[in-house]
Amino acid sequence: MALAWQDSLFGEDPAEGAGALDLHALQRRPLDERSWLDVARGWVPDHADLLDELVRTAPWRQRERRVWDADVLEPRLVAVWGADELDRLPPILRGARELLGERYGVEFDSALANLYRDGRDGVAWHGDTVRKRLPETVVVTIGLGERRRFLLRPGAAGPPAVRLDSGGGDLVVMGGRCQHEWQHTVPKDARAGTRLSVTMRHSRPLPARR
Ligand SMILES: O=C(O)CCC(=O)C(=O)O
Repeated sequence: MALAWQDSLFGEDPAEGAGALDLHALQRRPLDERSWLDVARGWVPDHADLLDELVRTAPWRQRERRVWDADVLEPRLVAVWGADELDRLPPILRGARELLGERYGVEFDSALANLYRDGRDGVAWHGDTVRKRLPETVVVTIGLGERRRFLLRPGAAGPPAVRLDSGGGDLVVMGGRCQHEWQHTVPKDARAGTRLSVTMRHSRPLPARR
């Protein structure tokens, strides 16, 4: 797979285990009275190594989308780990899943990785489908590699109201009614290099307090 990816651009941090992760730097950013983001920049210290490992080992698939009456290739590759496959994740992601599960009081029972090979890859405005089953959700995103714009808007139309970057080991957690009442996107960007995101979701309801 040819990628616009230069490991050396992203620092020399040695590979570290899940013990390197903690949640002290996590900062809450309310979006409105029902939705919020928790953000920790540079949360995974060895993100370049993790990106390389996932590029080599994740079960990548090219999905198609129906657009009007044509099947078109989704502009990114995806890899999915179901509930009985999560022990195949790299150790640092298994540790992240456990730590974040404790933090939010929920079992993250699936993981999805997205590989944006270059700036021609992206994902359009959407809310995650988990919203159809649960009244409130917590969706974890760990961004690896090059930082790309990660935009949010209230509702299903209009300009972005929140602009983040995501990559470089950043952790972004979308919570509350964010998947129902907000949308997010990683827009195409001609200048961008390779970015990979790992998202984790839960299928059971959240506890009343977290
Ligand atoms: O790559 C990202 O940060 C976002 C991915 C996403 O929104 C999705 O897969 O539903």
